[in-house]
Amino acid sequence: IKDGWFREISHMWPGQAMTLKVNQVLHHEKSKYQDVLIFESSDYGMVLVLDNVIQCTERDEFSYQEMITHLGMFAHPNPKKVLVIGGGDGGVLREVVKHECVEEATLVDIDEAVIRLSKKYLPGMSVGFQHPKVKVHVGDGFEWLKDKQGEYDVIITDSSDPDGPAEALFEAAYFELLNNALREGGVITTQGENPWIHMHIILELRKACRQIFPVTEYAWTTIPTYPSGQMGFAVCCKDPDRNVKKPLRTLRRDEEDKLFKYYSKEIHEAAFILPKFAEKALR
Ligand code: AAT
Repeated sequence: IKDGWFREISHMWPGQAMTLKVNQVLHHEKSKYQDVLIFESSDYGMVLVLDNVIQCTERDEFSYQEMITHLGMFAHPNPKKVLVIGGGDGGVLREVVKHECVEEATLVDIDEAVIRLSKKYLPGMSVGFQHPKVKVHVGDGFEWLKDKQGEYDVIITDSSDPDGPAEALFEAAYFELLNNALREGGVITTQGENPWIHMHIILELRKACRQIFPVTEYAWTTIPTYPSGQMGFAVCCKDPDRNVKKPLRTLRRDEEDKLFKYYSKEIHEAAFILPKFAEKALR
């Protein structure tokens, strides 16, 4: 923070940086794993920053949290047991429990500080922790999955960028673990970076997914406060005949209106359509 502005400077997006005006810093600490900063911004509400990278703002988090959750959840006919890796702010849990078919949603985040501070400063997201179907574990997602066999219908990896504690969550070995932890017909979604600035990461991710899953697709959403205003997702399925690009369950328009601010059946399908440069690179 300099002269009242937070600047998201990182080697992961050279030569550019999102800048947000700071009203006040509410909390700053070094946790066991990362530097954790919470500030109130002038126009984007509360902001959670880990190792100088914006994780979410109150104003636009719904785009990312709804899409990473519902692209996977609606690509499954009847998800009962759901796992969230990362997602310590609670926003993805908030979305998962909107599906009445869910019986149990487990969250595994490596950093208790993120969970603790989100409960204090990000009530609109951490409301997800209050649901009776939710279980929370503090620990490494990679380690958690090691002994899980055929347990989950959907696994959502809401992780930070592959520079820090989330590095292993982008590697082939992790997708092997995800595959083993899924029940038959299971679906995964993962944070999939941005084609404008991270094509090398996306290609590696895609290679890893393709080695393991018979269905691997890539989707994206708009989100002003992530680098270049866009974020992608890998969506994979164990069932070779599943078309994850179309929702398997659809809601009435009035139900959609009540539940979502970004997701709709139309945007589910549209999210998999890539601009030419990205489509060619990923083909
Ligand atoms: N919904 C907020 C968006 C995030 S949060 C990423 C979370 O992943 C953090 O809470 C962090 O503590 C957790 N995390 C990191 N590594 C691991 C791990 N190995 N196991 C479990 N949880 C982990 C993502 C924002 C993306 C930013 C894009 N530039």
